[in-house]
Amino acid sequence: MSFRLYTYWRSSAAYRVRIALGLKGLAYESVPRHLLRDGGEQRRPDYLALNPQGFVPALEHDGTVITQSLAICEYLEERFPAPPLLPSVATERAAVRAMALAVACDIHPLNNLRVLQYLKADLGQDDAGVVRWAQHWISRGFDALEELIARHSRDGRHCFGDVVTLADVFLVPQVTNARRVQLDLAPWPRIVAITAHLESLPAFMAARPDAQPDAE
Ligand SMILES: N[C@@H](CCC(=O)N[C@@H](CS)C(=O)NCC(=O)O)C(=O)O
Repeated sequence: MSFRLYTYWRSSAAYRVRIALGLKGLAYESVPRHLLRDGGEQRRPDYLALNPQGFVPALEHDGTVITQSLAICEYLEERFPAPPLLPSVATERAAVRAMALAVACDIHPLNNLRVLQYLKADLGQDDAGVVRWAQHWISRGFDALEELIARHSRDGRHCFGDVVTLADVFLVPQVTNARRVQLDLAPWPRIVAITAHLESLPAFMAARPDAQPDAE
């Protein structure tokens, strides 16, 4: 059994998959794709053959390529169910997915590299305008997540209940992105407390951007 992860150290979507692989105890080979060098290695034909969307991550498992971080995490969950990253009750699974999707569908896409590049290069925004955009959309998403956590966290250390779920796997990389745009996290104390706990866990530590082989 072999896993190859097409990744970039600063990619928060790849960070999610690195965390999930670590939590499942699955070893993998990192295959970095530099998102900025030479116009972006994710846009080269050899990579587009793997992922026509031109995004990292992509996970190759025994010759099969899977794209989209949530699809990859759900695949890992189905194939390697222990330890579970989704609850056993359907309504609870839906709540965890809703939190993961709040990050994956509603926060992160607005702050993706190609969106920020378009704001700057095509719409004429300066660096300050681009940062304001990113901070704004992360803030609106964190407002909602903070409330969802208030409803679903049992111990103040996890987004849902009292064990690590996909909601946690998706939260931490988004917080890293928030720090990159110097967003003050004080308005979201639950998110801050949960992130502090999760970042102390080995699988989260090993997946950190600065722990990656391609980190600059
Ligand atoms: N929905 C995708 C998003 C993937 C994504 O946005 N990846 C970013 C890095 S975090 C990327 O490859 N960006 C390259 C680009 O914008 O050209 C997923 O969850 O896998």
